[in-house]
Amino acid sequence: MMYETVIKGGTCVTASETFVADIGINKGRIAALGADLDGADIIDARDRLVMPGGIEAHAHIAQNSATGGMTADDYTSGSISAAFGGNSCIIPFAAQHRGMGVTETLDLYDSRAQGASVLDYSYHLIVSDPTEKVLTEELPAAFKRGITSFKLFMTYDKMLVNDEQFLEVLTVAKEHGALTMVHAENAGMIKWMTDRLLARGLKAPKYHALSHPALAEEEAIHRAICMAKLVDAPLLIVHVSTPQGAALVQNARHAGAKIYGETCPQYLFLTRDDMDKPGMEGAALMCSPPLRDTATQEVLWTHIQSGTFDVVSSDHSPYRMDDTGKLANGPDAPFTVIANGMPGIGARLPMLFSEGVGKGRISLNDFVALSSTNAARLYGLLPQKGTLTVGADGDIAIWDPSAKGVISVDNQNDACDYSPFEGWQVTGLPMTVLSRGKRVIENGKLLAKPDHGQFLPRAKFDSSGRAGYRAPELDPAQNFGANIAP
Ligand code: DUC
Ligand code: ZN
Ligand code: ZN
Repeated sequence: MMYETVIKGGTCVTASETFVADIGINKGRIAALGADLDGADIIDARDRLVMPGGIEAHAHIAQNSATGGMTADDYTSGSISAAFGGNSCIIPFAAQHRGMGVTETLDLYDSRAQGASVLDYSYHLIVSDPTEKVLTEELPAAFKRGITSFKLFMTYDKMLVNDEQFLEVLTVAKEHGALTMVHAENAGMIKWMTDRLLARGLKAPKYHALSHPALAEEEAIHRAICMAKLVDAPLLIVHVSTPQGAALVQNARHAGAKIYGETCPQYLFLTRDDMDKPGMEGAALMCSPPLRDTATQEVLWTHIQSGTFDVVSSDHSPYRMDDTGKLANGPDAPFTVIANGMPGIGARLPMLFSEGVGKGRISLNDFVALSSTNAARLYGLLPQKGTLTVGADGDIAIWDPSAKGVISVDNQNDACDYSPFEGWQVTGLPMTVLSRGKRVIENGKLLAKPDHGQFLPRAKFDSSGRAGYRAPELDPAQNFGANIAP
């Protein structure tokens, strides 16, 4: 049998196993794993690691912020940077702003992504205006379209939902089999801290980090988890940045609740001290939740090791350090009007590999789980994406584990004008990335066109394996027969 493409002699790594095999690919899919496979096109992978391509499941691309700014990356530059960073699939956000319908929002993002991405893509829907029509008509229509995850905000005046709205969205999500994601920070605490800082003239970018105290995350994560438990709905806490927040996720998980967790490289590798720079320089590292401290980094690593976090995502939110991005409100703007977020879609996997696998903090299999397989499972893409199995898409990243590099804005291939990880030395780099069997990048060259990427309708969320939580008040047997469970 002659396969169209064969990846030969590599060390294949999945979330559970490491083994030497050839991989045969036909018609964009893995057709065989075996020995001595023949192919029309042979990729020599001896001394290489052959892994499922990364799935970047938290990125802001071609997205308008609530304050009107636009991310620096569109689907072309964002997906290219992702591919050079070892990813074969991206799931950015489609943001509903107040007054917009959900269908209108998804149509808008389709128009931005179609024909523009070198990688397959889907979106998580950000819901900021859960009207009756959205809850009863538009969210069900979104599920039919294959959008099976969405994000709620507990902060930002123009985006946040209140607790009742949160519960309504969780209920609809549960009914349709969707996963809700949440940005959990207490809005009131942030406003109170901000007022006190500004009243004292403390408006430089570094003070943004103080305006978002760790307690604001702790309180909101606790509240979000309680709401998810009341509805017994699955909930993913995104970009967890504090030990207290991680402990809440861990405890809920241990208790069987359908709670999942994500953290990001910036919370593992940077601290708020890195923002202590002259002028507006610190704005480059302004993000929400903010950077914390070195003690936090160590605790977050232990949570990665013990399974609190299902995914490590970049939270790529690229704004240039010019008047199109961070400096849109002038060179002296207070931190309250500077766009939040930093780029990182291309650096996520080299950083996680080098600092995680290379420094013995996680295994190769953990790396695959955290970077690809778990995202595929959470977001309804497994086994099409996220693993190496017969029938899966030929979405494969071939890494040289001993290649050395230095992270720099010059090699991120995105549209931003800085990298938060500038100068980090990494060992282990992706050399070739295949998407549905086609080379997207190889040895530093881009080989795919922006019309290669396709929209991926996603399956329902599967929360099997978690017992869930039954609020006593929702058990008719304990409550005079009243049945109000969602
Ligand atoms: N939340 C994100 O997920 N990304 C950027 C900023 C934010 O608030
Ligand atoms: Zn967020
Ligand atoms: Zn984000």
